[in-house]
Amino acid sequence: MYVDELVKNAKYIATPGKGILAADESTGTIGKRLSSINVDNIEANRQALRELLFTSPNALQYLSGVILFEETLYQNASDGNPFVQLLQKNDNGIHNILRLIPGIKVDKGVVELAGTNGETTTQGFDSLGARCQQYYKAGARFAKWRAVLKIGPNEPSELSIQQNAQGLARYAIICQENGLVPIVEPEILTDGSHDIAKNAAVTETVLAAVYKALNDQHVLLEGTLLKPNMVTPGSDSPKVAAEVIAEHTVRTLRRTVPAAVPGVVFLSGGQSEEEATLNLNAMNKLEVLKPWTLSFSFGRALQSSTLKTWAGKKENVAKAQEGFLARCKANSEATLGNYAGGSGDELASESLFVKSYKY
Ligand code: 5MM
Repeated sequence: MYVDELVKNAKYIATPGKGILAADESTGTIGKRLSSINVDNIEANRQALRELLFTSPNALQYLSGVILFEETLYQNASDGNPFVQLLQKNDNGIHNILRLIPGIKVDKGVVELAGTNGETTTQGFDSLGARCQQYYKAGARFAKWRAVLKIGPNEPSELSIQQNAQGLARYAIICQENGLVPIVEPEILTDGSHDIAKNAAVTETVLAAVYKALNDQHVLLEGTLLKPNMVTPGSDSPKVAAEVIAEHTVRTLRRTVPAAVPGVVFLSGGQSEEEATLNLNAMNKLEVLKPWTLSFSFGRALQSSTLKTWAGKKENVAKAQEGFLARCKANSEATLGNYAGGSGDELASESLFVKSYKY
């Protein structure tokens, strides 16, 4: 019943030159972000941060979607108008050209899989269909569900791969039944001393399992998006050039992601803002067949320096928004392989990786 709409919205979100702002930090995660700038985790401060982002002059033209946490989906901006309307009306007078689609995080975080070495599965199936219906009514047209896997001597285990693939597929079909484009996010954490070849092999196995599960559960691939990790060496291994990351990542995707999927929107996973942009740019410069748009759905790599510049102070809002604009523009260029590098100050090059980070 929603087929045409799902396909249209997924395709729009994957428009080359545009990407997604992941601003769906749950109350706990946003609390960690706010405490890093000594700001209290109260609703007024969460609203102020989201308002800074969503009203950032000229930045939203580089975005096709914003992922929200439930609180933000139903929250008003300080002028009393709902954030959702503010995002949907981002037409700068050219209606539908600069359209921005609100999305919603629908998972409820992860729990440990018994008998494993700290591996997890994602929760959130209770009333998922009913919640999707409500979110659709509130204006959301896509959703996100994050599965988390890790690389270790015996990880990811077969149990973790299968549980997370099945979970993502079940979530995806429930979203589609209720009109939301599912973003399928199997994040393989960067923690570890493995090399890039190991990450490529694990990512290939995980993505192959995910697409088998999506097929088994009759998910319409044209109405989905994939949000994977980039293929990099582990955080305790020496870094490699963006071109090497690009080759490994694109090769892995070419082996596993069907051409019916309109877009791959990467997570940044603790990379610095500049690293994430340069890696995305290098992928889009590769001269091999890439049947999907390669874009971004960054959380930390779009917000981190903006957050630090803002520091919770009204007088810093304009400067923080300038930084946000610079990151959005740089990533937009990277989706086209046109990013020359060097956008932003030293904050943009700071690593955002936190070892064994718990969301
Ligand atoms: C923005 O953070 C998202 C929500 O986190 P929690 O569920 O833990 O509150 C997170 O899912 C995010 O969308 C992805 O991890 C990608 O973010 P990064 O920072 O890796 O680009």
